[in-house]
Amino acid sequence: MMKFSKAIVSTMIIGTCLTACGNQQKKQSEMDKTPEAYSMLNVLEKLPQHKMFMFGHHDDPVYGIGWDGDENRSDVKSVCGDYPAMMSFDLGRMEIYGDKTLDNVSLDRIRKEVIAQYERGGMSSFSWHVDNPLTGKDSWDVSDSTVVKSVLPGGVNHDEFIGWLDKVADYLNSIQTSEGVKVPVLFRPWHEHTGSWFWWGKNLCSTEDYKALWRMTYDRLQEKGATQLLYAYSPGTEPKDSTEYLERYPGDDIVDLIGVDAYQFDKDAYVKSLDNALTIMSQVSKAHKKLMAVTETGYETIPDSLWWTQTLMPVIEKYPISYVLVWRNARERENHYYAPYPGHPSAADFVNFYNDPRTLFAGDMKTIK
Ligand code: BMA
Repeated sequence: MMKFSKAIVSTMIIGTCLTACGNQQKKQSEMDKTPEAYSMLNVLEKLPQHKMFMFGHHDDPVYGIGWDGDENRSDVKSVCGDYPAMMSFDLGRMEIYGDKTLDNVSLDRIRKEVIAQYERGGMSSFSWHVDNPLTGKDSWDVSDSTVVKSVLPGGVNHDEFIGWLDKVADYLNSIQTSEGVKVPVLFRPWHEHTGSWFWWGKNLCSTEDYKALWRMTYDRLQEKGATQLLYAYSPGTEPKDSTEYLERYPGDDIVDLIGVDAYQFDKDAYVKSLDNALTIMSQVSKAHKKLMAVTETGYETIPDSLWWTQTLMPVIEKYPISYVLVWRNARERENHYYAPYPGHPSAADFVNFYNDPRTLFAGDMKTIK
């Protein structure tokens, strides 16, 4: 019954895609994105029009609770029978190690999973917890407030940083299907910048420098031919209104999707802040014609057996989001997980969330593409 109604809407989406193909042709001639990136944008745009959104999970198919590196495995799939429709991965420290990320996941494996996800009709996104190029420490090293300046043109770390951007571009460009099509993905750099816990955060750089960092990132990746990318802007829940939300917004021409990263610690505070962020984003989304999503969320260890249908759903169902994504199920850190696994107290409620016709998992996407 649930799946049946999802299939009907999928057909409607295919119908509307046909109209949008004309626009794709026009934009394609401007060469700012590949046709595959436009198709991805198109699907992301249609989902909320049909009151549907994708469920997403970070590092979903590469490790989980009690396992690491197994093939064809996912805690989400083990619980509900399907992979998330959106998977996210992180590029952090690939610029240093070259072959793996800060969470010790092989880049070859991620490439394989992103291709598999694309082929099964799903989507992938990338964040980048990039090391601090001035101090050599991690993203969370906020001991110096000249780091952003140092990577901009004229800065002491500019050349080295351009090299890092090139590594990101080369890697993303290497994610191709067997026919040589670059897999379109959503890139979400410089996230949670309205807080001050990353070296690119609010108190660590000026508005002008933050925007310049975005522009330089976009321009370099475009120059390197990474035109298969869509871009997401994702502040935290700090902005109180749309003016604050847009304070460091880098520009309509380089952003495709606006998001929010919001985590639960206290239920009332979470519901209030997520609701508030989504209200602001709905206004911004309309005014700037941008897609919107809950780019990161979750309740660590999910100590509430009805969290999916009684806390998360009642907030997000009110807004036209394209996806909601929960953070990773760490295998190397105790009690750092955000999706259920078999036997978890919220697993039954997650299955109800999965069965809701509005939530999309990978299997629901095949008919949409
Ligand atoms: C954070 C935590 C860290 C992790 C980082 C990048 O929120 O999960 O353990 O290294 O994200 O994935």
